[in-house]
Amino acid sequence: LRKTHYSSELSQKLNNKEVVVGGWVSRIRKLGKMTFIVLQDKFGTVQLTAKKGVVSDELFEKIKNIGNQWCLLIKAKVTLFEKAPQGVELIPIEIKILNTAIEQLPVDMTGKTMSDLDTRLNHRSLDLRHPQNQAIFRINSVLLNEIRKFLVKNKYTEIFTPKIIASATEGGTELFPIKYFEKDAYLSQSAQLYKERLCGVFENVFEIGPCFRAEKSFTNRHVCEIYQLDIELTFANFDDVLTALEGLVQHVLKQIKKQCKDDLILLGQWEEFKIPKIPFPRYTYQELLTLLEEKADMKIEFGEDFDTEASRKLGEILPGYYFITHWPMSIKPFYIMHDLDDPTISEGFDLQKGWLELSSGGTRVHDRNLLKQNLIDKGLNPEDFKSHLQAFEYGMPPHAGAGLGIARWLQVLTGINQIKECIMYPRTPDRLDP
Ligand code: ATP
Ligand code: AMO
Repeated sequence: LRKTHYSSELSQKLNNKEVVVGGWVSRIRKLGKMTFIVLQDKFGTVQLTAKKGVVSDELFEKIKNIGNQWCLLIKAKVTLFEKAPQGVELIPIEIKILNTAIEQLPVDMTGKTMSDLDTRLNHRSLDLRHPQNQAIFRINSVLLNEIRKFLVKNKYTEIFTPKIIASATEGGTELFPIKYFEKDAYLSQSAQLYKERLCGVFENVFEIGPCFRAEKSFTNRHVCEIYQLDIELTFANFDDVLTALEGLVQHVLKQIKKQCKDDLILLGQWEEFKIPKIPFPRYTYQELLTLLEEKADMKIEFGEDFDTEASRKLGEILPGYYFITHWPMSIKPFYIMHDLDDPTISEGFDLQKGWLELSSGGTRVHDRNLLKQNLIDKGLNPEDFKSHLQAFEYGMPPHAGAGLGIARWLQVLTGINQIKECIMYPRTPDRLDP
């Protein structure tokens, strides 16, 4: 037997035709003379109905012994069934049992309830088959594909940057040290320094790649291994990167609305799924300090980041997508350019969705001497950045860019509060396996 159709490809047009479907048993109901199997594959489910007398006795006995999550290949006849999503169900002709499953499944797979998260993550390969998780990661797949389509169409070149590196990229977050033969090395925290070097070669570039952050954070938005979308625009300024990001966000949201209706309904996100208008609102950091003080009686000193409480408040006041611009230079990394009129203010920004930071970026320093001075001002040793500084000696163009956390965006799109649920196998300080 060879699989001929996905569940989503079945329709009334195939009435009376023979097909071969493959997947896992997500539900089985045995009622004396009838057995119903709901078979799940990557695009949904289809019901198989075996009625004694209609299917052979031998097949009926075989079906009766099948259990949940068994992997099956089934040759069947398509028949009309108005109640099913595709308007059809299947009458089995031949069943090949490819593999069985243990009887007592460790997580609830009925689709009705969710087991507790730790149990689910301990049995992630099974848990990921849960209908809700299937929906989350189908949306993730469209998200990644549409990001690529948008950027390629806009003439960005996809790059890969090394993930084993010799020195730190981002100040602030900790590095995971590793052994590289006899040398000390680290896992990369972000593509930052390499994407800047490469945009001086290939002009606009992007990467979707892993970043490793040794942060002992136990929040619902921090993990230790993330996939980040990095973009870097050449011959570009601050406004160009904001425009690129909001255009990308709008494109992707439109496509998800178009392609993922059933999944958004399953996740309870369809009703409120809105396409934001562009341009997104832009607020300076200073404006938001004033707003928090006036509307929430919250006093934040210039130079402090918004803590979780302040972010939550901001999200109540500004629930949509918006930019926070002109952060204090003191809390931005060395590669961010300062405002030409006021050196205490940066040309760095964050893209927020309500309370959650999705992306940060800014205009970069492209002058070698200024970059070197910034390193010194941040207490870093220019010697450690020798090869990076070298790239700025051969006509580095002005550039600007951003990094966006894929799982955080998926959280927003799926309405999932916990980032770990938006990563197939999340890495946190207390979870390295599975
Ligand atoms: P975000 O700003 O959303 O955390 P980020 O990882 O890019 O994204 P960080 O510089 O790591 O930014 O952290 C910024 C803020 O995140 C901090 O000001 C702090 O409020 C919050 N934060 C980080 N770790 C924790 C934690 N363990 N518990 C609560 N809040 C945290
Ligand atoms: P930053 O460190 O702000 O910027 O990271 C960019 C985005 O990545 C996501 N992110 C995380 N998501 C989950 N867990 C984490 N521990 C975590 N850390 C970061 C967030 C965040 O907004 N080089 C710059 C980007 C640039 O300037 O181009 C950078 O990495 O969504």
